[in-house]
This record gives sequence, C-alpha cells and structure tokens, in this order.
Amino acid sequence: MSNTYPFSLVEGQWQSFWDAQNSFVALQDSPKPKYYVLEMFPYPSGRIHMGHVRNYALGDVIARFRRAQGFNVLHPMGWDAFGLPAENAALERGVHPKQWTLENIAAMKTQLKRMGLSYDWTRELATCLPSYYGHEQKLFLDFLKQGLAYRKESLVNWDPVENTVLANEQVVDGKGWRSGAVVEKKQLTQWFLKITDYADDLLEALDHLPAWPERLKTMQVNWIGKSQGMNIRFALAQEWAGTSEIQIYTTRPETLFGAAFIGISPNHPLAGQIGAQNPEALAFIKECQAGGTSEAELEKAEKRGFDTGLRVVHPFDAQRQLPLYIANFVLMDYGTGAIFGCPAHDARDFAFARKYHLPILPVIAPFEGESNADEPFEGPGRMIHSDFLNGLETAAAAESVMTRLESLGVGTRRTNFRLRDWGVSRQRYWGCPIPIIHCAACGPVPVPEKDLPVIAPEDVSFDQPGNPLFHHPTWKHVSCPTCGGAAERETDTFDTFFESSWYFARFCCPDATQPLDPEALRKWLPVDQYIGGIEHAVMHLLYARFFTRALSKCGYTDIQEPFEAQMPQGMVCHRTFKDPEGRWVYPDEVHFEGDQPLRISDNAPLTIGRSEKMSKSKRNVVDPQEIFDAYGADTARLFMMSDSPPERDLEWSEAGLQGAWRYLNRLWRLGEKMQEHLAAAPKSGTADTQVRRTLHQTIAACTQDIGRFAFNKYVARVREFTNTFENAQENLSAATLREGLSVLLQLLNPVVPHITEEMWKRMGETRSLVDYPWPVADPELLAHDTVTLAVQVNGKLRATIVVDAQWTADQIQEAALSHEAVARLVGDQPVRKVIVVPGKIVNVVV
Ligand code: ANZ
Ligand code: ZN
Repeated sequence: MSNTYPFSLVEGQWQSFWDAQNSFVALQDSPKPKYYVLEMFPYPSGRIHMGHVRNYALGDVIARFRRAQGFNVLHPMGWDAFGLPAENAALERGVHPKQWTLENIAAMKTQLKRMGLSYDWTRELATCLPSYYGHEQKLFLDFLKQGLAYRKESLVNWDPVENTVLANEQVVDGKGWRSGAVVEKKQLTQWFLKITDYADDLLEALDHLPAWPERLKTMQVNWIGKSQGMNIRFALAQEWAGTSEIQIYTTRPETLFGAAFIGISPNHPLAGQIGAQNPEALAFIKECQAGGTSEAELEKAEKRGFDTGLRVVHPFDAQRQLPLYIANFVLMDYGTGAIFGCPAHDARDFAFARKYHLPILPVIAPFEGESNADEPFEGPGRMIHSDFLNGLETAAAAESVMTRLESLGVGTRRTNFRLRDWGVSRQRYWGCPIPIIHCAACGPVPVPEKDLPVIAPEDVSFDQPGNPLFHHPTWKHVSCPTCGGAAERETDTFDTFFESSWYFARFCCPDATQPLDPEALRKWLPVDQYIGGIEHAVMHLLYARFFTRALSKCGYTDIQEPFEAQMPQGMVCHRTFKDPEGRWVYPDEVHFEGDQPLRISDNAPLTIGRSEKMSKSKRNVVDPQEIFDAYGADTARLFMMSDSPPERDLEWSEAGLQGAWRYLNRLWRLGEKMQEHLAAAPKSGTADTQVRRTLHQTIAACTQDIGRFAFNKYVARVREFTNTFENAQENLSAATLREGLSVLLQLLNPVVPHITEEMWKRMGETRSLVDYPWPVADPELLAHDTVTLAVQVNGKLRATIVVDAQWTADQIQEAALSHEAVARLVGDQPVRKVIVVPGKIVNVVV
C-alpha cells in the first residue's frame, strides 16, 4: 500500500481525462444559467511565475465551484501576445519576435495545463495572430465611421536615440528607459480614441458597480479627474503683439483676491510668440520641453518660471497688476494651459512665490486654529482680505465670485476632466498594424474591409533604430484605394492595450467571421467575475469599459459595462537574502543553521531582508515548475488558497507549502483507511449524529465562504472537518464513513481537483467528480443541539436555562448570570465562584 500521494501519476492522468472528455468546453446552447469567469490573460514572457499561479488558481476555484453549482461556466484563456519584450529578444538574441512569442506561448500553455486549470481551450486566442488582430483592424474602421477615432497632432515623449515615442511610464528621470537619452518633446500626428466622450458616463456608472472594490473605483474616479471651476479672462495691462487678454482655468475662484501671478504653459501659443522675439524666453521654453511630459514628472520637478515682463489687470481691482510668467508646472493640455497663482493656498504656487519673491497673501482663515505662514493652507475656511467676500465661507465665496465674473462677462463656468483621449499610435513592429493608407491626394484612407487583415511583413531588420516597418523596402508602398495613385501604408501599430480592451468579448465567439457576434455576446456578457492585479485598476479596466461602450455604439452589444465584479488579487511575496558583498541570493541557494541563513555552496553567512513581491531583480523568486515537479499542482494550489484572503499579499513560505503537502498525504491515507473500514465488519455508528452535524455545518459554511472569496477560511474549515472525521472514524457507520469522505472530496475538489478525482474513483464512483453537483447542507442537521441546565444560587435551585450544546463554560456562565431570577438574587453581591457541570448544572456562589 502506497503511503504518499503519487501526484506525478495521478495528476497527468486526470488532465488527460478532462481533455478527452471535453469537460470544460462551454456550451453555446445549454439550459443552465451562464457564468463567465475570467482571469486577466498573461503576456507570454516564457514561463509562468507565482503571481500567475495565484491568479489562475483563484479563478479556477471559482470556475469549478460554479460549475458544480449547476452553472454553464465559460472559463477561457489566451495570450496578450504583442509587445516590446519580443522586439528586445529580437535585438538581443536575433530570434524573430513571432518565433519567440509562439514558443513562449507553447511553453506556458504546457505549464498551465500542468496546473490542471479548467479552461475551455477550444476558445484559446493569441492577439499576435491575424485571426485576432484582423478583426481588431475592422473594429478600428468601425470606430472611425462612428467618429470614435481621429488623428491629431500632439506632444509626445520622443527618444532621439531609439527614434520612437515613449509612454510616460517609459520615461525615467527625464531619460529614455532603455537608451538613457534625454527625452525630447515632439509634435507628432497620431491616432486617438475618443474616450473623453464617455468621461462623465465612465464616472457615473461606477456607482452601479457594487461588486467592484471601493479602492479600485476610487482609482478610476481620480484618473478620470472631474473638476468644476471657471475659465476667467484677464486683460493685459498693455496689448502685446495683438494679444489683449489671457484666459485661465481655476477650480478655486474664491481665492482670486490672493492672486500673485499668472502662469502660462511653456507650450502655450503666447509663450511661443514671446519666445520668437526673446532669446532668453526661448532658451527657458526649450529647457522645459526637455524631460518627460507626464503630470507626475512635472509634480516632482522644481517649480521654475520666466518673467515675461507682461502684466495683467486684476478683474476686481484695476489698480492691481499681476506679472505674467511662463511656468514649467503649467500643463498645456489641461484647462486653458494658463493659471492664476495663489501662493497662500496652493503648494505649487507657494513654492513658486518663495522662489521669485512674490507676495503671499492669505485670503482664507481656517475655521479652527491659525494658518501658518510657512506653508500653504489648502482647506476650507472663512474669507479674509477679500473685499466683498470677507466673512463668507469658501463655498459661498466661490459662488459669489463666479456670479460676479459672469455678470462682468469675463468668466464662464467649466467642467474639466483630467482624462485625455487615448493616443494609440506606436512606432513599433510587434503590434497590430493600423489599417490606413496615406495618399498625397486623398489624405488618410481606411484600408478597404476586403483587404483586411493588414499583415506586417516577416522579413524585417532590427539593425537600425526606429520602426522596422518604416524601414522595410517594399511593404509600405501601395496604391491608394480611392484614386489608385502611389501611396504609403501607415507604419505605426496600435498600443497593446488595444488588444486587451476587447479580448473578453472575442472569447464569447472565437470563431466568428465578424469581430464579434452580437448573439454570443448577449449570451455570455458581462463577465460575471474578473480577476487580476490591482496594477490594472486604471488603464486596462478603464479602456475595457470604454471599449464596451464603443462596441455598443457600433452595434455589437447592448451592454455598457464589461465586468460585473472585479477582484484584484494581492501579490506573492517572499523574504530576500543578501550575501556579505550585498548581492541578492536565490532562496534555493540557502540553507539554515538555526536562525542563521547560509549559502549552500560556500557557507557564506547571509542576511535576511524584508519580504517583498517576488521579482527576478531581488532573486526572491520560487519557480512554480519546481514546485509542480516536487510536490504536484494540487499542493501548490492548496497552499495558494490556504494562507491569506485573495485580496491580500501572500507570503510564500516553505513551511506553508510543506503543510499543504502533508495535509494532502493525510487525506490520501485517510482514503485508503476508509477502504479498509468499509471492507471490514460494520462499526457501531455512535458518533454518526455528531459527525454528520459538523459535516453539514461545514458544507453550509464553505459554500458561503467560497461565494465571498474567503478561500482561506473555507480551506481551514475543510481541514477542521478532516480532523473531526479522522478522530471519529472508529465509531462511524459505513453510511456515514461514505458520506463523510464523499462530501470531503466534493468540497475540496475546486482547490485540489486531481487528488479528489482519484480518491473519488477509488471509492468506486463511476461518474467523474467534475460532473457532480455541489453538496447541499441538510437544514435539519444545521440546527445546533440544545441542552437544559439547572441553575443554583448558593446550592438552591433558582432557574433553568436552555443553551446551545456547543457553548463553552464561559458562554454558559454568562447566560446563567444574566438570567432574570439569578441576577435579582445576586444583586450587588460579588460573585465568588461559578461552577459549570457540562450538560447538568450551573452553581453560582455569592
Ligand atoms: C487658482 C487656485 C488657487 C488653484 C488655489 C488652486 C488652488 P484640478 O482640481 O486638478 O482640476 N491648474 C489649472 N490649469 C492647470 C494647468 N494647465 N496646469 C497646471 N495647473 C493647472 O486643478 C485645478 C487647479 O490647478 C486650478 O485651480 C489651477 O490652480 C491649477 F488656492 O486656480 B487653481
Ligand atoms: Zn488617393
């Protein structure tokens, strides 16, 4: 008889079985209610990491649980396969991005299969294949027709060495993340998607997503950044080169009497005009234009300005003139690209005023305490030094100022959004070609639908910096679809967020000849449960929400929100080790002598550092494959679920893993023992009722726990029942032994599907466990037993109480003392002692 769970035999067999049976193929026609569970699809980097294992194990528990509950589950998987790492591999190793990507997909798919995940692989998709991105090109043409896509010039981060646009995240300290070159800002014509058309809707609709975590919604609210304020026109004291006024945007009109300067963006047209005449101004503007364009970059940078010598007049006081600066912290693409600065009540303006010795006049007094002259006061309060506003509270003052500015004809109320239209053009090879042909006579012409997909050439060279599509000798030269003249293809490709914005919809109809089949979308969407990292809280999740609205406008779907519920899972963390030279050391190179970690190879003493997110750079990684090989997939899955709730970080520990491994082996032996019991003479059954009660309470509690993602509690409860069951096994009837083990396996199946299937089969069951319904608790067994206890006070019977049979002595004591008759007798006297005789009597001594 084998005593360890033979996972390497068992797991492969069941994976083949599910495959052969098509166990997880979602049926288009099924009378059962649908349930769509989706984990964010991975980038095919080559190997799965622990973060993937956690993400997919979580999704799998939900998928298998819902399936057992009788849902027609859709649980698909695919590959987010375009992106820069493939081009880097081409540069560094000379392998073609396509080959690199497809090999990685194959390797990772093998690993996912090794985990025993219940995916419907018939729906697999890879975004780098024309069978996917060809449809994406059609969607883009639809968006163009609907006015949802357009071209405009905009300011971008330009890497002069790599000859490409960089995303804000790719600019580090003003330099290109790979080339290290100082990033320039450049005007470039690019394609944009009109996400701003939906800014208000994307914001408002968050209120109707109760199953989204609050913190995630807050991140979206901040990202959309709706603000209400006013555009105000300030007259120049003297007209300059045809300019007589400057328009600013403010959300704090009540601070107008504290205004100390006007700031315009270095990219403001007026700044350009001034620069054209004043070399010093021009030099300052140039300096500002180097470095990143992102708000975060600007926030960090020192606040600097250039005094143009121009002056504006305060709208309420013709005697008061304010200097006009070109200021590096004013963004051109927000509001009007110009501000009035109020140093006493804004941190940026405060720093600026200090530097340039501008007046800092407080106009708001805090409701409580005093303001401090050494820092700006940004809160609400009562107005001071503000003429007709004095004494008003800030909100009322803002209203009053705005009304007056409106009547003077210099102010217009404005709502602004921080959200910008989404620039989707990238100068990259490994992305979806934008289906446009540029003709000198006709302008940009959409590629006719019959010519889709536009496929990028494979014979490209990465020898020159810049986009290989642009350098390709022949590919871009085509004739214009409209006039037939010589024309050129667009050589830009889409931002890879484009692909991940609609893949969840394509999974509903992976073989449709159109991009999406409305019928299939009606059946499956929205996704009932989406699971992925919090790092996607804004960009990906917001783009996908926008896309769903755009798809609806194009007639593909009726829904507006793609994800009914969203669960951001925590990270997988591990402690870090460093050697005496300060280099990171992999955990599998470490052994311990007592508490002292030593390097295995040379016994060098190591220091233990903080636990951090597993990452290659800190070497605190554990390779999932090694765990699968040494302990099997079920052990890894069980450990992932046991330790912390999904939204929290999970601390990877060898001890935790060992615990999971030992439990599975105990379960395995329990199964074998059960076979012996069942074959031997029948047992008494004296423990039947108690064990069955616990069992059914466990069913009820686990069902609830899984439903609310308390997977760690659910696992703990099943383990607790395993103890009860094991301890009572000698006193259980054959029927209860069978019931106990069966239900135990059913409950555990979503987490550890292989071992449970195998044990189930060995119990003689013929139908496989994946096809079995979820156990239902018997309501009669859920009610706790009660007992009646006599309560004596100083030896005399005074009351009887009815208590739950499972109560502790403390709970019983509390019930006895709070009984009305007892409490009256005891009165103010101190209670000297309470004796609880379980099941019989409570004696109170005063
Ligand atoms: C005067 C003022 C006084 C302001 C005060 C703030 C505090 P949100 O809330 O993000 O919309 N602002 C306006 N346009 C800007 C631009 N293009 N670049 C940089 N800053 C800009 O921020 C609006 C506030 O940010 C506006 O209100 C403006 O400064 C500044 F005590 O106006 B405020
Ligand atoms: Zn033409």
